[in-house]
Formats: sequence, structure tokens, C-alpha cells
Amino acid sequence: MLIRVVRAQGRAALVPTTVSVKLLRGATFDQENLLSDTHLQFIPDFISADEADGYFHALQADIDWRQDRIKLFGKVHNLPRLHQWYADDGLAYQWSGLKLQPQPWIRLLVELRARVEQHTGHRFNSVLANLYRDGNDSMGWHADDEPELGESPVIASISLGATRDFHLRHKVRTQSASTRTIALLHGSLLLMSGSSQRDWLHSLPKRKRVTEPRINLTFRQIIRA
Ligand SMILES: O=C(O)CCC(=O)C(=O)O
Ligand SMILES: [Mn+2]
Repeated sequence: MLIRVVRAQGRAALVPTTVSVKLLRGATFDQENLLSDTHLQFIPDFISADEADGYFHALQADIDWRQDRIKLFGKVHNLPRLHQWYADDGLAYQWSGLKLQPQPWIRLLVELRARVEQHTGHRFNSVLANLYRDGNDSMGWHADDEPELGESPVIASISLGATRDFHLRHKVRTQSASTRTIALLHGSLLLMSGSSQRDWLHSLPKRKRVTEPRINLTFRQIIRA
């Protein structure tokens, strides 16, 4: 797993800076191979702090957040977060027995999608929005490897609000025993591509000390059946 860190200010040069290494704990940071096999790109300052504040408050208010329940080992639980699914017509999202019907795109999400598409050169037809109300909300280990996302999905993840740790570990434990952690900052963009969903799991662990909410947006491209 190689993580390329790019500052938005230096985007033209695409040169990773050592400043950002402070944000990464336990991550492989191999300058030699940065350009040959990059699965993750992290841009800490993709959206300026002021703008990110605006997006956070508007999305918290405008998204019709749902509390869904899932069945685990025969027992029904509230998901430990709120969420909503926005996508082009007919693109439902299904996982763990849940089926989310697409909501029509809202202006702010269209705007953010355009920024992400412009930066990445990839197209996205859907976004999963998650609201972690505080550090008790979380997301368990998983990979976004559903067949409708294709062989090597490109997922663009924007974080707004409280900084939360994001964990990654290889699906085959012997490949890499260690869990890598990235602190997902207010206004940051994490771009996951290559084999990052095929070979790796990720999660957002609980953090009891976090009292503030966080919104995460993962832009995705669903392949129509
Ligand atoms: O909240 C995050 O940063 C991760 C969200 C995620 O992994 C997902 O929505 O699939
Ligand atoms: Mn995910």
C-alpha cells in the first residue's frame, strides 16, 4: 500500500510534501515508488477550511439523513451512523440486506462532484453520504468491492467536520500485519483506486474522545447491469 500525499497548493507539480507525513501513522511512505503503484492519494487541503465549514453545515441541514437498521446474527441493530444515497436514476445501492433507493442530486453534491471529477479525471454517478454524530458512530471493516462497482473501483472520499482516524489493513493478514491509519481532516480528499478495494479492508473506528460530528461523502461510479 502506497499513499501519495499531495497538497492542493502544489497540485501542478504533484509532489508529495513531508509536512503531510505527520498526518500518517504507520503508512508506507516510499518516495521511490510513489508514481509506479499508487493506490491511495490523500489531499489534506482539497477544500479550504472556510469553504468546508459552509459545506458541512449546509449538508448537515439539507440531506434527508436516514437511520437504517440491519440484522446481524439474527438480531436487529441501528446502524452506528446516519446515511443517504444520491445517484443517477435507477441506481440503487445494496449491501448487508439493505437497499437504498437513489435520491435526486442536490446542488451542493453536484458542485462537489464536479470538483472531484475535475481533480481526478474520473466520472462519478453516485455518492454515499454518512453522518457520524460523534465518536460513538463508526463503520466496521469492509471493502467497497460490490460487483456493480467494477474490478478496480475509483472512490473519492471527502471528509467534513471532526477529524476521524481511517484504518486500512490487507485482506491477507500475512501480507502486512500492521493496520495503517490516516487522519481524515476537515476538507480533505482521499482517493482510493487500483487494488485498494480488492486487496484491502478499511474502517472508521469509534473514538470516544470525539464529541463533534463528521460528514463523509464517497463518490462512486456504479456500472449499470
Ligand atoms: O467515513 C469514512 O471515511 C469511510 C466511509 C466508507 O468507507 C464508506 O462509506 O464505504
Ligand atoms: Mn468504504
